[in-house]
Formats: sequence, structure tokens, C-alpha cells
Amino acid sequence: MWGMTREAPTNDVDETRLEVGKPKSWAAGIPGVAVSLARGVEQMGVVRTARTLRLLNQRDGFDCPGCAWPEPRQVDGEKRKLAEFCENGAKAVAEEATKRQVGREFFAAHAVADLAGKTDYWLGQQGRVTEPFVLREGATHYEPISWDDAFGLVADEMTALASPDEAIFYTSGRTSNEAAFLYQLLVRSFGTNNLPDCSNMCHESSGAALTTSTGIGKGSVSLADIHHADLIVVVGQNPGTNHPRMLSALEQSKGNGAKVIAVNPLPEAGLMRFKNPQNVRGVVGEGTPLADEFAQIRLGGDLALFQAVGHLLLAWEEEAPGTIVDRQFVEKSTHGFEDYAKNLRELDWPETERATGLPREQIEHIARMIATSERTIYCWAMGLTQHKHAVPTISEVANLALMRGMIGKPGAGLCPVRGHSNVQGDRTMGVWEKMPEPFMDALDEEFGIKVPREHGWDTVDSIRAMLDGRGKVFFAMGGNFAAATPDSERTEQALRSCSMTVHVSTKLNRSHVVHGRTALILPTLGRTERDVQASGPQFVTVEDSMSQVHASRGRLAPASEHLISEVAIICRLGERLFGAGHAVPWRTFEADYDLIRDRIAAVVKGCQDYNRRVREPDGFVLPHPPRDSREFTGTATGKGTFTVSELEYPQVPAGRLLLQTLRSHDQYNTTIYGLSDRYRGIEDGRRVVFVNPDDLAELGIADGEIVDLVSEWRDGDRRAPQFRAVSYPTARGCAAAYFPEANALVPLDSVAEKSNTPVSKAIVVRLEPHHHD
Ligand SMILES: Nc1nc2c(c(=O)[nH]1)N[C@H]1C(S)=C(S)[C@@H](COP(=O)(O)OP(=O)(O)OC[C@H]3O[C@@H](n4cnc5c(=O)[nH]c(N)nc54)[C@H](O)[C@@H]3O)O[C@H]1N2
Ligand SMILES: Nc1nc2c(c(=O)[nH]1)N[C@H]1C(S)=C(S)[C@@H](COP(=O)(O)OP(=O)(O)OC[C@H]3O[C@@H](n4cnc5c(=O)[nH]c(N)nc54)[C@H](O)[C@@H]3O)O[C@H]1N2
Ligand SMILES: [Mo]
Repeated sequence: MWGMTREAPTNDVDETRLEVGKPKSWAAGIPGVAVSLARGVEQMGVVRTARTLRLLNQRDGFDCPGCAWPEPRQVDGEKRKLAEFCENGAKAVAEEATKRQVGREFFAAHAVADLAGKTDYWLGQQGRVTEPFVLREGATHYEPISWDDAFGLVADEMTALASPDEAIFYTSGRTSNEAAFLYQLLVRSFGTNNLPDCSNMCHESSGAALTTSTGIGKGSVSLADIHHADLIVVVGQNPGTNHPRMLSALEQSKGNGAKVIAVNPLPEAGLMRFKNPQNVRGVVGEGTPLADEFAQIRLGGDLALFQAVGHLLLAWEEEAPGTIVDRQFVEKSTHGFEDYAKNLRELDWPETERATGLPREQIEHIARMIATSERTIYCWAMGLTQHKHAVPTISEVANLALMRGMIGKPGAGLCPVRGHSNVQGDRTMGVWEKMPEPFMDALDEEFGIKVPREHGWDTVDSIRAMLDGRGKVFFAMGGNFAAATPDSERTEQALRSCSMTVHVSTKLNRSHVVHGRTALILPTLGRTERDVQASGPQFVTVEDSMSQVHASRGRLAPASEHLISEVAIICRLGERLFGAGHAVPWRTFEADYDLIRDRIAAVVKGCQDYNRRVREPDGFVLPHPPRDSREFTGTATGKGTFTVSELEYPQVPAGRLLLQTLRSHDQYNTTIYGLSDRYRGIEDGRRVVFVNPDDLAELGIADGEIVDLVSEWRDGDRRAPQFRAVSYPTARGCAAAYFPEANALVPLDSVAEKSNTPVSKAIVVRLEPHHHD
């Protein structure tokens, strides 16, 4: 049975200070600017703050290490603003460019066991790691180690494995294209495809659904399309916090006459009203009302909603043929429409209302808006991808776009809004446990090697493999595996059972203190920092959420003289592992990143002439057949493919709630910037659970009461203690708590069908009054 309790690590944060105020109905504006500057000055000082923010997202500067939202492009006739960043981008940069440091004295003073008792917030706030450290077998403290010795230790451990498949190589989505390309090359040269990444927990469901429907797992719109749409449907996304620059885009679209539909269990501030800090009206006025229609859906009700919309559109088409369905497009470019239409002919309205929590009239109103739009864009993020039925849900969105011909034309399309700033680029470069055959063939040919074809483990399978002893060495290129993954207790057990854990990191995090028998921290340069190699200053390249590939140049002095780049770390490990005579000339790549880009150009589809094209002012856009020419060459049918799905939605037993885990306004995934969630009215605390007042009343729990969250799964209960119940206007039957505190509640086996993504947005929980023992 799985019935462990996870202790609340509150020793250093006084949660009794927690304050709950009224949630805000608007986002950004002056408080946003003030907060971003204050955080910058606190971490970097005044001069460094000014210099840093001036370079953020400018053509000669660095790509924001925050989200993957694109910057305006010259070719679209659009200008970049002097300040092309948001409050949360400024915070992301402040975190990286901080002057605080974690060096020898720090590790001498703190035993690993002490550090393990600290919160993620405390760990992250200690600052940048300044040199490599090792935790030797049986030791209580990390100690300094030279780079050479560190690579020797790792290479020896890897070589001693019975099979390369006993090693696991994780990637988080901040890694540059150059580093990602070399990393997957190293891993595959070593002999395994065990390349799990953060995408497995993020947009994997989007990739799976879109590949079936459109033949390519990426979004089909540009920023200019957003500006010219007449209807933008924002589903399962909180842009005010997680993609704040998207609000400026939406504001511009609205200025051009667009309507916005927001589908969300929460009335998120950024979706309701927006004050743009970058124009005067935004700062002094009441702000722009953003959503013209707000559908407060139940968690996991989106498949039911989009099926109902599909049903209505088809019915109206039958009444007035040729008015709704883009017949020409459907006939010429798609497959499976008849089956799709047949499946949606009948609809059980009471069940639809139960699943969505929305009244039929509102669904009809939304369907009418979609039916009359000429240029519709669908945007979505984790509210769709992290559900058991995420893949069919996203396919259903694609069905609507296909039916109305809303793909491959200006102002229309599908827009999965990516998270990490280069998560899409990492995939393009081959960081995927199941890269397609042609990519492998190209690698073999370019380097004269033979890389393995057998698929590797994704994130969830990697945890399983470590738990049962098949995975023995865990290497992470960035990220915070221990905190970001589900089922914290089991994941920690998995990592602790490894013979070695290695983390390439900028800052201290939980994964450094939940360690294998031997553990290494290899500190690296961040995106903002100067990277000078033998041939001179280097730049790297990244790909945004809209397939735009462009350069990023770090400009700040590195946090420490001992830091080396991610590229250098991979090259030196590669040479140590394979010797100087290896088919891959590892060390030459370190000296000159142009040489890496030449190889990317030869291997990665769409990247020909890479070195020249990434030097264009805005770089270049990768090909996307449906977007570029309405071709669907990547699907099984060679056409845009309608899919048929059975209705599915979460079933919640009486007396239980459905819990989603989400981000506060003051964190970047597992990096906690601060303890405030301004837009939701939370100050000085994170252990809160948002519950609808009627549900609280029904459950007999008072607003403000301290409760334990107990998740129920077929293998037993999981408990996260001591959360404050906060009465909040979320959809009935639904609750919300912050990630990563609530990750302990997500069962490892609760995953999305077809994408194996942890179901972080639908956890069946009961609330129990907390008893002090
Ligand atoms: N500042 C900041 N920026 C970030 C991040 C960060 O942590 N901080 N993280 C980055 C990353 S990696 C990612 S992936 C993105 C994440 O960006 P988001 O997906 O916006 O992040 P979440 O906080 O998980 O919010 C999920 C949203 O979906 C809604 N939702 C949840 N379940 C459902 C559902 O069943 N149906 C519908 N319709 N809505 C639902 C929630 O109420 C919430 O508004 O942001 C990126 N940008
Ligand atoms: N319950 C729940 N779990 C979730 C989610 C959820 O919504 N709910 N969201 C999921 C999603 S969408 C994602 S993307 C994952 C995120 O999972 P990860 O990407 O693994 O986690 P992060 O918190 O983004 O990683 C932060 C760490 O990255 C390191 N870092 C920062 N910058 C750099 C750099 O430039 N180079 C290197 N080498 N290291 C760097 C720092 O040491 C920092 O501590 O979490 C997932 N987990
Ligand atoms: Mo993500």
C-alpha cells in the first residue's frame, strides 16, 4: 500500500503570516512594473538591473529565459518595444543574474541532510553555484572537485554500466539548440535513447494530438496571425502569469476587433482585465476587458465542450449547407470528416452540462461565436495537456479548426503555447526518447556512427526504471527532476536508488539534495552571461513557440570564473568518454559554436544554411507544411485528419473534489521567486487550497481552516498536510493548489493516454481537518 505522509517543510517559512485578500480582476499595470524592478535591484543591484533589462529580448541581446512566447518580427512590419519583457521575465532574469552565491563555505556549513529539510524557495534563494561540487559515497557534505576529476568520475560510472540503457539523460527546456544537439549526440553515441525531458510533463499531449491531426506536433500560427484573428479561444491557460507578453498581443488583437473566449475553471486576472504597463492607457486607465466570454468550465470538461460545439456546428451546417463547414478545404485537404460528423450527430445534453458545468445556452453562444468567425485561433496550455484524456481533447480542438478550414490561412490556426523558453527547440534538435527514423539516419550519416533505434524511456518510465533498478545513473541537463515530477515520495526514492546522480545547474535545487550514492553538481553559465571560447565570444540559438529560430547573446559577466557553458560540459564529457579519436570531434565544437551549427544544418530538417539564417535580424522560421501550404504530409493519411473520440471526463465520488496543481504568480516552475500570488489575493504563503464556497459549506470546512489534502488512487492514499482552505470562485467541485507542493498527490500511474503525461490537473482528493500530533 502506498500511504505515506509527506512532511510540510515549513521550518524556514512562517506560514502563519499567510494573508488572503480579494482576488484581482486585472493583471499587470504599475504594480507589475514596480515588482519586477524591485526584484531586479534586490538580486542584481541598480546598474546591473538597468543593463540587463535593456538587453532582454532585443535583437542584440539575449532571449528571455522565462517563457517561449515570441517577439515581434521585422518581416511582419512590427517593431520591438524598448522594453520587450514582462514582470515575470524580469524576475526570471533577476533569479539568474543574482549576485548571491553558493560556494565552498556554503557547502561546508550545510550538511546535505540539513539542506534536504529546507523548502524549494529557500534553496533557490541561496544563489548561483560557483564551481563543481561532489557528494562522495557516504559523505555528509558536498565538497569542491575540479572539472577534470568531475568528468572522470561521470565517465567511469557510465562506462562501468552493464548496458548504456542503464543510464538516463534528462533535459529541461532552457538548454540552447547547440547544447541540445550535442547532448543528444553524446547520449546516442553512448548507446541509448533514454532522453526524457520536461516536455513529457508539459506539451507532450499537444505533440501527440497534433501529429495525428495535422502531421506536425507544433503550433501553426505566428504573432502576426494572433494580431489579425477575429476570434481567439484561450483554453486552459493563464497568460497573465505564465505568458504575460501574450496579453499585449491579445490587447492588440482586440484593438483590431477580435473577440476573446476564455475557458477556465478560474476567473484568472489576466484573462478578465489587463492593464498594459507599456502604454499610457494601460497604466492610468481601467485596463482592457479581455475575455468577451468567460466559460467557467469544470476541470477536464473540455472534451465535452468541444464535442458539443462540434455537434452544434454540424447541426447548423445541415440547416444551411455551406455556411459553417469549409467544404472545399474539407474535401480537398482532409480525411475522416464523415466519421467525425456521424459520431457527433447525437449529443446527450444533460451529460454535456454535467461534464462541463456549463449551461447549454452558454455553449450555444460560444458555438455561435465560433461559427461566425472568419479567422479563429485556438490557444491552450497545461489546462488541456495534463489530463487523462488530454490527447483526444486537443484532437477535438483540431477537429473544429479543420472543419472550418482554420489552418494554414492568415489570422487562423492552432497555438499550443509552450512553456520553457527553448523546449520546442530542444525537441527539434533531437531531445526526445522516440525521435523518428529519418533523424537517426541523418545522424549516422553525418558522423559515421550507428545510433540505437530502440525507443528510450520518457519521464514517467524513467522513474519506474530507477525504482525497479533498471535505471542506475541519472544525468540532468538543467531542470529540477526531484521537484517537477509526480509522486514526490516515489520519485525521491527512485533518485536515491541510483548509483550516481549528476546535475548541470545554475542554482541550487531539491534535485541536488535528493541524490544517488555519488552526486555531482556541474554549474553552468546562464542565458544572460557572456560565453567566450577559443574562437571568441559565442552566441547560441533558440526556437520560440511559433517556430521562429533566432540568436541569443549573453552579455553579463559570469557569476563565477569557474563556470563553463553547457556546450563545454558536453564536449569535455564527450572527449573523456569516447577519447580524442572519436568520430565526433568533441573539443573542436567547444571552441567555435559555428561548427556545431554546421552539423545542425546537415542533420536537422529545415535547418539548412543555419549559420547564415540565424544571423538575420529575427532569425528564420522553421517549415510547417499545414501553415505554409495547407499540406499534411506528416499524417498517416497524408491529409488533415479528423479523429473520433468517445466522451470522457473525470468521475468524482461524492464528498471528494477534483484538484488541479498550478503556478502562482511568483514562481517559475519549481523555482519559487516569492511567496505572493498577487492576482489571486495570496500573500506570504503557498500552502493554500482554493475551493468554491459552496463546496466548502457542503464539506463542512470553514474558510481559513487548515486541512490535509489526501489523494485517492487505486494503490492507496497520498497525503500532503497543512493547507489553508481558501474560499475562491473556482468551478463547483474543483479545487486548486500550487505545484510543486502538491506533486506528492499525483500518482505515478495517473497518466494521459498516448502521451504518458502525469495527470497534474485532475487529482481526486478529500479534505481532512489537520490534526496536530
Ligand atoms: N512566470 C512563469 N511563467 C511560466 C512558467 C512559470 O512557472 N512561471 N512556466 C512555464 C511553463 S514550463 C509552462 S508549461 C507554462 C504553463 O502555463 P499555464 O498552462 O498557463 O500554467 P498553469 O499554472 O499550469 O495553469 C493552467 C491554467 O489552466 C487552467 N486549467 C486547469 N485545468 C483546466 C481544465 O481542465 N480545463 C480548462 N479549460 N482550464 C484548466 C487553470 O485554471 C490555469 O489557469 O508557463 C511557462 N511560463
Ligand atoms: N504537479 C505539477 N507538476 C508539474 C507541472 C504542473 O503543472 N503540475 N508542470 C510540468 C511542466 S509544464 C514542466 S515544463 C516541468 C518543469 O520541470 P523542470 O524543467 O525540470 O523544472 P524547472 O523548475 O523549470 O527547473 C529549474 C532548475 O533549472 C536550473 N536551470 C535554470 N536555468 C538553467 C540553465 O540555463 N541551464 C541549466 N543547465 N540549468 C538551469 C536551475 O538549477 C533550476 O533550479 O514541471 C512539470 N511538473
Ligand atoms: Mo512546461
